[in-house]
Amino acid sequence: SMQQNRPVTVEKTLAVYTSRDHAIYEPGLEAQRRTAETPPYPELYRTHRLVWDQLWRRFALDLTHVDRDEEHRTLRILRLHIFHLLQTTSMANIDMDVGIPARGLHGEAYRGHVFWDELFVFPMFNLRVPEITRALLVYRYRRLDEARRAAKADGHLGAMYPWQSSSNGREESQSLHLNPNSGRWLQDNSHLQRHINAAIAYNIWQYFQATLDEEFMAYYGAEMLLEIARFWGSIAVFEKARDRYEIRGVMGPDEYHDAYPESERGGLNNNAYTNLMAVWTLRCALELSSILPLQRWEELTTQLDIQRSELERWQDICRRMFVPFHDGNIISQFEGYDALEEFDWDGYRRRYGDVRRLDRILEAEGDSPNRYKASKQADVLMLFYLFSSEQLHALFSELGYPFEYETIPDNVDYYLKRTSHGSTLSQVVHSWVLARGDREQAWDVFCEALQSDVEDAQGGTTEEGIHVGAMAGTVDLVQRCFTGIEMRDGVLWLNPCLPKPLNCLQLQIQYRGHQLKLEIVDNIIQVSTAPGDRAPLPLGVHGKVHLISPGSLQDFRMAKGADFREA
Ligand code: IFM
Repeated sequence: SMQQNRPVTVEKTLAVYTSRDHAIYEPGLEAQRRTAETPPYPELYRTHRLVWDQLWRRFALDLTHVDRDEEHRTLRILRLHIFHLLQTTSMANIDMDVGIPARGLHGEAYRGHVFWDELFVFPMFNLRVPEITRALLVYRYRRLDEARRAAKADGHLGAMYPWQSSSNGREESQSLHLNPNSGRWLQDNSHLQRHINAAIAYNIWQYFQATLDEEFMAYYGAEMLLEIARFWGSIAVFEKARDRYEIRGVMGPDEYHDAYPESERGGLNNNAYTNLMAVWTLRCALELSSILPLQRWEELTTQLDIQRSELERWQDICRRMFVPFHDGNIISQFEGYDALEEFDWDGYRRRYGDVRRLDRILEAEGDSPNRYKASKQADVLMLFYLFSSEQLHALFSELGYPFEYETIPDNVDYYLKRTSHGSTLSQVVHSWVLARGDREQAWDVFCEALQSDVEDAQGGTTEEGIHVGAMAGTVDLVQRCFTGIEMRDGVLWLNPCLPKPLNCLQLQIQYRGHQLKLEIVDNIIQVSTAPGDRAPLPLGVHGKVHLISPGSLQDFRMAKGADFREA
């Protein structure tokens, strides 16, 4: 009983059920039953802590920085990012048919819509808890029919996923947006970012590389991949005069360029990133014939009515897609980019300070970024973020285009100078592509990417929700970029390249059922694997493949200097 001046503790326990939950009779009844059987708070707290302890173990990551304060700050932010990502998606919602919204579950921005930002998020989960990626890919699979409808309505074959997706997977992108600087409502062409389809295909492929989950591929992944490939095969048009295929009227990831200057129509022709991603998707779809069990391949191609002639067209596109270049080996962001004017970066920085939202600044002046060689975010450079130079070499060779050693640094240098980082995704990509060529700048850009939400770097956007792509992207920079992890031809390759101020990096990953702990100190990589009776893991270091048995501990000494530091 209560007594005057004596504190009283009240415990209130809630159970939330909805009619969408599985294995329930009626939500109210289930909630009543659950609250009746719920243990007192100390026990609830104990199990809550247990689950978080287990999650932290799965996402373990540590580093040593030459400066202890910097080390503390960096780790704190990285762990904050992991925490927020696990608040947005974790084992708890695997069974719930929920996607991963670009701004988490933290705010109103983009109204919870799902974009291509998954591309930056899934790699972190693939190597930690791939079950989460699988659930998020199945979320896309459930919306495949809607994507088929969208392709058909646009006059294409296959599946055309929307740029912004939500409940039933229809296109949710706005058709008008407001420029707060000018107060004007403007036509919005962002739904033309068809590269979202390649991002979904890439995510399926990466998940499969990390897990070798053949059941997923056979029953969900392959169907999506084939339908996306079919869409690329149908949107690509053969241009006789050029003897090459083209993709017209789309937008690349850079949202400053949504149309040709003075054009009423939205979209650009031959966005290099989109064209190459389309080719890459087609190559993967063709490879499915040797990955899937023959019976499943036959079932799927029959169900989808994929004829030999269609596969031959895909092969032809892989050899003859057009990619624009200018100034020698500079991959043009899109056809006609070369004719745009150079932008006066210094002048605008002097006048406006922060030029991240150059689109708004220029529109308010009655101008448009469409006229300039100025990008909001990485576009061409996305290619170097997603693929190794070996992979790009193969892609370009088959197309009959040169891809030389200088292509990567020359393009990085060219576009870096012409990008405002108006999206938080941009710094993640730039830090990545600089990591092997300019370790100091890479670290600085990485630190800027870390500030995206803790400092609300864009001035007012964090209160509308976290930026999941930047959060996961920074963790993934540590996880895959600094370690040089690459999943290629069934081998897990390691090629560490620590940023200048880091002395040591430790993390734990999962790869095709193996649990590995990695420690990189100076020029030594220590790999330890959890015991078990799996077949040895093919691990590639320095051009050589080693078979690592479960329960072993092995050191690899890398050659100091150039070999260790360079790709
Ligand atoms: O998907 C991104 C896009 O690349 C840049 N604008 C914001 C979107 C949602 O995060």
